[in-house]
Amino acid sequence: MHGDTDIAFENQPFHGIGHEITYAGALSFLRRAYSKDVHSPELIVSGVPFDLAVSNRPGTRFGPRSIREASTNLAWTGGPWPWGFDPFENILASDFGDCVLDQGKPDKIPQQIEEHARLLLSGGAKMLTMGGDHFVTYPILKAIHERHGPVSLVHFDAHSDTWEEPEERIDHGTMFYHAARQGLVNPQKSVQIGLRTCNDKTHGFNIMDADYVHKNGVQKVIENTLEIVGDNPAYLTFDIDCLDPSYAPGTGTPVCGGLSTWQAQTIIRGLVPINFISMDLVEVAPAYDVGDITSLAGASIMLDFICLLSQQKR
Ligand SMILES: [Mn+2]
Repeated sequence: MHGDTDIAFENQPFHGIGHEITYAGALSFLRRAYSKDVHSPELIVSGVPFDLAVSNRPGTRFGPRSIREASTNLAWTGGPWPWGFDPFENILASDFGDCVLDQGKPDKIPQQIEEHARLLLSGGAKMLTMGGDHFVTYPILKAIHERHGPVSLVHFDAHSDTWEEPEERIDHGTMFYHAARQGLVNPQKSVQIGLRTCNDKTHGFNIMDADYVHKNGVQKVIENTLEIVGDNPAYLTFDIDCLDPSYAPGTGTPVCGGLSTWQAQTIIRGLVPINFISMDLVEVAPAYDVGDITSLAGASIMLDFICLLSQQKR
């Protein structure tokens, strides 16, 4: 209602989509209340502002802040299109703030991210994480694996992120090679969607590259994904560079020929039957963005995931 502002301070107990003046007020993701309580919420949003593992342009450390700002544009009562309901009517969700990282101790950062994830999962909530570069998914998956075993990865990306590297070397293009080798994920029950870079080895992952999506359409991608993942617990990881640079220029390693925002959103909206454990959205680098369209795409895709979880409970 008009008149309320700064509801990030007082939107208790995490209910309702929360509406205030779009261009003002304290920023949080979708006007969620900020809280360090990890036991009450069912879904905890947080940022992991880490960008030291990139192979090209840095800047994703500013992703969480930018996505939070773009998300205010989506915090409307009445329900997001096309779902038509308030996803926070039956999902208690908070914004935890950002993972504490010490850039003075870079070798400790993976452990800090893993402990952050372990804390957020400790009360039984699901995580919705804003990167950061894609490396952050790796320590998160370690914490996810402790609770759920080898999950299915539903992976949207321009890149496979499975390039082979020695054990002691991991960056934002190799972590899923290590995750598969270490049994953190089950590649046979995982899908990679939107790829458009060459990698001779699949490491067992099921790939629907960008050409496949464009030629066969989103419905076929949905059907294949539902069949491959089945009822295995699944983790959704969305690298914003899965989208074509015309939809998401604000990222470090853009690749032409990608998905539209609509294609990605429509695929996710079709995955309601999947048992999703958590999600991250990574690689938003606002310094290269135009008109905030990349941050808005990221926030919108995250909102679709929240609506998916809500739909599962309806
Ligand atoms: Mn990636």
